[in-house]
Amino acid sequence: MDYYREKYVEDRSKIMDVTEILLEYVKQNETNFKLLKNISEIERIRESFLRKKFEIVITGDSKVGKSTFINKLVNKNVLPTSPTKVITYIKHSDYTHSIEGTKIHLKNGEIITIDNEKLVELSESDISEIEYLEVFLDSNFLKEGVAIIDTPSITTLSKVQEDNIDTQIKEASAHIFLCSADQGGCTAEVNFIQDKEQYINKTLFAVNKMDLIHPEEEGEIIDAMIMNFDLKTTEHLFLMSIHNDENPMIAIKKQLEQVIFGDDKLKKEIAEAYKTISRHYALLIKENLLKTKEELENDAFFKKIDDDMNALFKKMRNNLK
Ligand SMILES: Nc1nc2c(ncn2[C@@H]2O[C@H](COP(=O)(O)OP(=O)(O)OP(=O)(O)O)[C@@H](O)[C@H]2O)c(=O)[nH]1
Ligand SMILES: [Mg+2]
Repeated sequence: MDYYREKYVEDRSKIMDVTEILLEYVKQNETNFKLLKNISEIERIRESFLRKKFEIVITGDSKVGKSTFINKLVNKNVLPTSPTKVITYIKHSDYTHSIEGTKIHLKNGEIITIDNEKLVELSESDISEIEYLEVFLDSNFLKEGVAIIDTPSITTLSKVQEDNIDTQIKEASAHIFLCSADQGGCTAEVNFIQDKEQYINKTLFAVNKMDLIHPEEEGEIIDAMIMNFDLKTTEHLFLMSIHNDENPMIAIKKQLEQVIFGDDKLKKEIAEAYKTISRHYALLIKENLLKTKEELENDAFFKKIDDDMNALFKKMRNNLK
């Protein structure tokens, strides 16, 4: 099921390995190199893959189940199901040295840290002073820089929040729009999605609370979704019930991984990284061919570069196919 993510992890780890070896080799032989002045290009590739983030924004009307859905994605009942008032980022606890907890970012710039369990205890007056929340969790779903953004109902957004969410969706890898089977397709929802038309390729539509309607009404729901949101395909449309059925959740996760990790832009970035690293390796080889055998003191190290680079060339060829 995790094929796209696995492939990305494999590629990234390969890129990390070979950049590390290249950089180490250049460092050890610093005084001898002229050709590899541009090694900062390799450092940039390394940094960019180390810090890569994949954000998923969840939007929808009041009480459609956005926070409950996120709890399902991360496999933990971390978000309260009282109305979400501030934008909440859910990230891996790798960012906080494996310590789970919530950072409360106050409007006055202060940051307070609390246990995730205390999230339910935040009062209305506490919340009025909060700019945004960051929840750090140890969850497999959040690995590799995946972050989820929970948002207040589209009908309660302030202008600032609305602009902020627009930017988030623009920059995100994926956007999930949730509606409820018993009341989907209201004007606010239709307007909201019309406004997000340019992000349609990264938007998934999830109709939640299917347990509240008769199974025979399923067809009508699908037709209404297609019509209301002007969907060209049902590939990104999911009917689900968070309470009753695990299967749609599995299908959504699978589609999400494809949208995020099977993205053409990401694939191109990986292919480019392989190409640049290989070019630098070729320069390294060229430089070293000019040396005498005696000058190559660390043969074993050079052999390791060779083996890794051969594997890299193979990968590059596969990627360009
Ligand atoms: N029957 C039913 N209830 C659900 C389902 N999913 C969520 N709920 C309930 O719907 C209510 C609202 O869920 P939330 O997750 O808080 O909804 P939300 O979209 O985050 O709401 P806001 O933050 O207020 O916009 C809760 O009582 C959930 O238990 C579902 O599939 N079926
Ligand atoms: Mg909520």
